[in-house]
Amino acid sequence: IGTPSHSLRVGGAVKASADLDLAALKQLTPHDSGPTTVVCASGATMGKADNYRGVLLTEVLKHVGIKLDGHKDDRRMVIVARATDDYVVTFSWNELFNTSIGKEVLVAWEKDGQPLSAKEGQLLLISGQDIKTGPRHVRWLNRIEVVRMP
Ligand SMILES: Nc1nc2c(c(=O)[nH]1)N[C@H]1C(S)=C(S)[C@@H](COP(=O)(O)O)O[C@H]1N2
Ligand SMILES: [Mo]
Repeated sequence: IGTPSHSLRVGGAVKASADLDLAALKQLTPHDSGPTTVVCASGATMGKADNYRGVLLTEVLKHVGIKLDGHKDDRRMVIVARATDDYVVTFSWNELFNTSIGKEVLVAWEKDGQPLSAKEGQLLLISGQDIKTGPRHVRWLNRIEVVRMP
């Protein structure tokens, strides 16, 4: 069980680490997911929403700025999303910025017009194009780390 998350700390290979609370996240361009079903890896449907509102993870990363030492550095970055219960999922830079998956990876604070409950995480991440959306539906999201693969 995680504790509710009220801010997102973005660090690692970024220009300057940032702790983005709800007010800071709401300054970024908002995005609506549209209808979304959360499906566990087992195939079981865990929940449905007409809409999640938040900001795209790509927008968060553009806002903070990934630290690139050379023009071929972007493609070696792994983006790690972590929750207060240490649930962890990963994305690659190419997946987020060079496939359509990235156009639906959302950091959300609202579900069907209501703030996310403490149980739902207060802040969550969802990857809307995944075949099974449960695994990369991260409740209590509180950390994004950009890791430069050696
Ligand atoms: N922080 C956190 N997020 C998590 C999990 C978890 O254990 N911790 N379990 C995942 C699993 S296995 C599934 S199927 C979905 C289920 O979403 P729900 O329990 O909110 O319906 O959340 C995912 N997100
Ligand atoms: Mo699951």
